[in-house]
Formats: sequence, structure tokens, C-alpha cells
Amino acid sequence: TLLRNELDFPADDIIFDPNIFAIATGIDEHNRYAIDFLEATRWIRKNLPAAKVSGGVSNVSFSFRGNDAAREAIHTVFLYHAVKAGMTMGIVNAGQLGVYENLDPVLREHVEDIVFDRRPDATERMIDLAGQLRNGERKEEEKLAWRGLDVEKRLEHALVHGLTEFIVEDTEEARQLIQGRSGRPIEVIEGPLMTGMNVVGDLFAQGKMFLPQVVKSARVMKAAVAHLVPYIEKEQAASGQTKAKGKMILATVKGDVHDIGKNIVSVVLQCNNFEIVNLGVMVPAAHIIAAAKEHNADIIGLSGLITPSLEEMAVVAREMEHDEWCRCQQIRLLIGGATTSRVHTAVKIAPHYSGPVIWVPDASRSVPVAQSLTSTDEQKATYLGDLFKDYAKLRERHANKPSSRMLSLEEARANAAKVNFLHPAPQPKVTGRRLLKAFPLDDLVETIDWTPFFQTWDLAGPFPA
Ligand code: B12
Repeated sequence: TLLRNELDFPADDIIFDPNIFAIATGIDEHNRYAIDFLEATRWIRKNLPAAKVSGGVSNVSFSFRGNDAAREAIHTVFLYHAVKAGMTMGIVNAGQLGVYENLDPVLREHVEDIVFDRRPDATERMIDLAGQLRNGERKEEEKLAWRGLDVEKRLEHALVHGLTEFIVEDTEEARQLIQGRSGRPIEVIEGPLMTGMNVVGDLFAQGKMFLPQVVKSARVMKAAVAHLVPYIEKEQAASGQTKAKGKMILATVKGDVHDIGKNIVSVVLQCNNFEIVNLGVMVPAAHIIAAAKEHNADIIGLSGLITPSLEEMAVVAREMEHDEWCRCQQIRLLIGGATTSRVHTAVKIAPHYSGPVIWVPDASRSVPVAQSLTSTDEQKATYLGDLFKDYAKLRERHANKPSSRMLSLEEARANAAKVNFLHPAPQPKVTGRRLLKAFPLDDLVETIDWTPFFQTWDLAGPFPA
């Protein structure tokens, strides 16, 4: 209306760019994204016939990042149907596009199943087929070769490959092994299972695993944790403690769907006689605070695994400060999840709330922390006194870090590298891989830049000093 009625903009110069989102991500809500684009395109072309429709095609196959053969097939099929629906232009990697007709019929059928959300197991079937596209068919005995590995490696393999078949058996073996060393059932989670999940995370970050595969890993992890829960509960029952020590509201913050870690924390704290109200995932700040009031909770525990959750946690802290009840009751705020850290909590979250804000690295550690926070006033004061001092020191160190002066946009533009693209690029003397063997480690140590190591070890500061 604005373009046509108020600006008299030519109708055939109007281009709509409806979003194309990734399908087959393993999350059911995403299954119709391709259909939604096709329907939106049809609607636009029917109701606004002069307008054009564009779209960024490669998004649709993003969940198969790293598997070019699968992505190419998805682009080919999707584009074919999008053009039929009325799409007039699009952003497409021409190097990753095949001919619809020439696609292998089985592959085409599998791709159309995910594009049109034709069957509930469409994603799983496509993942299986995509694996074969990349690796070729494997023999049955090769498929089971991993059963000969030691139990930690078997758990890792099951998580990476999303295999539930032997997970209970292997988790039980790991539990018994750890028990034999006088260890506790939770150590299976925080040892081999976490190691396996970290491998999954790394592969995913490198584009070597796709989202639906990570969903399968999550299922494997959940099955392993479910096997361990009765043992964790039994251990607690044997300790003879029954009186509830405190009440905690637990939630994964708004925008974040990760819940495995949070649920483990919930089980472990419940087993240690904390009453837990688990609000689930994607929970907005207002809902968390309302639940804390409704249940008269002592503690709010937030979980978050993606970077935007860090900011959302600061939002919750700010809202708690604005809320008179939270502020006056000094409701404790626990922060956890793989992307959170002690430094971030101290520097970016704690300053927004006058009550205690504490970072907790794992489920085991949540117990002593929650206990300290609900113990006698004297113990609590000592614990919090030390914690506040520690966090203040972290903030001070952070504030004293030498920060480089930021240039203004104009200055940065004026400072842009001046590249003469007409000048022919010099030819490298050697191409390909070169192996340099005559450099003893002792000589190299001198040249290593230790700064990133020190940062990782939390030893921030200028180096060399
Ligand atoms: C499984 C998984 C998924 C599953 C989650 C399934 C589920 N039901 O939870 C699915 C496939 C759905 C998923 C989706 C996505 N994921 Co994901 N995922 C993972 C993975 C591989 C493992 C997470 C996990 O469960 N770990 C095991 C548990 C036990 O560990 P944990 O959560 O850290 O919990 C422990 C402690 O942190 C602590 N803890 C946790 N919470 C709390 C709370 C409190 C109060 C306390 C005290 C303690 C505590 O206790 C736990 C036990 O000790 C991680 C990689 C990794 N290694 O972390 C990526 C990872 C977190 N995902 C990532 C990404 C990018 C995504 C997506 C955005 C991908 C996409 N393109 O769509 C989406 C997110 C969508 C959204 N809006 O949230 C990135 C995040 C990067 C970043 N910094 O932002 C990671 C790090 C992978 C990577 N390396 O790129 N993911």
C-alpha cells in the first residue's frame, strides 16, 4: 500500500524476499519452512501479479552443512518447486545445483519428503541417505567395529553417530567401572558422556555434523542420563536426608532450546533434597520471576548454551533488580550452561542485580553452591563474602585490561587498506603442503604467542608483562 498508493512505485519493480529457513533440522516446528516459502510465493504471485519473488536458496539445506552432495540435491529439488510456485529470482550457488530430472529417483524422493514434510521419519531417512552419499555403503561388520573400543570411546561413538542400540548397556558398563573406583553415578555424566557431547559440539562447529544429527546425539544422551537417574536417586536415598533444603526455579532462558544440562542439574539437586520447579526451555524473564514468586523460591537457576543467552541472562538479572520481591528477598541467581563463564557472570551479569549471582560450572558443583546459599546466615555470609570479593577482583582485572582506542567510522574508512586490484598478484614460489622438519621444538617455544593460552587459563593481562 505504501509503495503503490503513497509513492506511486511501479508495481513490477517491487520484489518480495520471503525468508527461506532450514528444514530437516530435527526440530518439528521447522518441517514446514520450505512449504511456507512455496505457499507465500504462490500467494504473492496470485494476489500481486506484477511483483517479483526472490529468496536465498542455500539456507534451506543449512542443516546438511558439510555434505555438499545432500545440499546440492536439496537445492535442486527446492528450486525446481519454487520456480513452479512463481519464484522469479533467487540467490543460488550455481556450483551446488543439479538438474531435477537427473537426480537419482530414490534421492529425489527422500529430498521431496523433507521439502514437503511428507512423512514423520523424513529427516531421519534423509540423514541416513546423506551419510551414504558421503561415505558410500559400508559393510555390516565395519558398522559394528566400534563395539571393540573401550567403553568411553563406545559412548563417544554412540553420541556422535546418534546410536541408541547399545547405550544403556554401555552406560551401565561405565557406571560399574566408575563405581569400582569408588566413583559416583553422576561421574558417568560428567566424565565420558560430557566428553562425547563435547566431541559432538566440536564436529558441529566445524560443519562436520548436521543439526538433525545433533538432535539424535541429544536423544542418546537423554537415554544414558535416564538410565543413570535411578542410581543417582538411590545414592541419595541411602544418605538418609529427606528434608527439603530449599526451592529452586530452573529454566533455559528465552530463545534457547538446550535442556539436557538443565535437566541433569534438576535431577542432581532433587536427589540432594532441593525442591525444583523446572520451567522448561525458551522461558521469558517475566515468566521466570512470576514462577519464583508463585512458588516462593529461594533460588533461580538459569541455563543457556548459545551466545544470545548470555545477554538474555543479563536481562533476567535486570528484571530481578526491577522486581521488588526478588530484590528485597535477595533471591539468589545461579548461572550455568556451556557458553557461560565465571568471568562473564562477574562482569556482564552480576552488576545488573544487587542480589547474589553465581556461576556454576557443572551439575555436581550446583549442590555445594545451592547448599551454601540455603545454609545458616553465618555460613551463607562467609560464602557470599568470598564470592563477592572474587567477582569484584575479576571485574577490576577486566576493567584494567588495556583496551585499544576505537576509531570512528570515518577514521576507519580513511584507514582502509588500499589494494591495487590491477596489479598482478605475485606467484607463490611453492604451492601445496611443505613439511619443515629442521625446527626443533626448543627453538620454536621462543616464538609461541602465549597470550591466547593465558586468556584461556583466565590469566588475563598484558604479555610479555
Ligand atoms: C545437543 C546440542 C543441541 C541440541 C539440543 C537438544 C536438547 N534437547 O538440549 C539441538 C540439536 C536441538 C541444538 C540446537 C542448536 N544448537 Co546446539 N548443541 C548441542 C551440543 C552438541 C551439546 C549440548 C549438551 O547437551 N551438552 C551436554 C550437557 C550435559 O552440558 P551442559 O548443557 O553444558 O550442562 C552442564 C553444565 O553446563 C551445567 N549446567 C547447564 N545448565 C545449567 C544451569 C544451572 C542453573 C546450573 C547450576 C548448571 C548448569 O550442568 C550440566 C551438567 O554438568 C552443544 C555443544 C556442546 N558441547 O555444548 C551444541 C551447541 C551448544 N549448540 C550450538 C548451536 C549454534 C545450536 C543452534 C543455534 C544450531 C542452529 N543453527 O540452529 C541450535 C539452537 C537453537 C536455539 N534457539 O537454542 C552451539 C552454540 C554456539 C554459541 N556459542 O552460540 C554449540 C556450542 C555447538 C557448537 N560448537 O557450535 N543443539
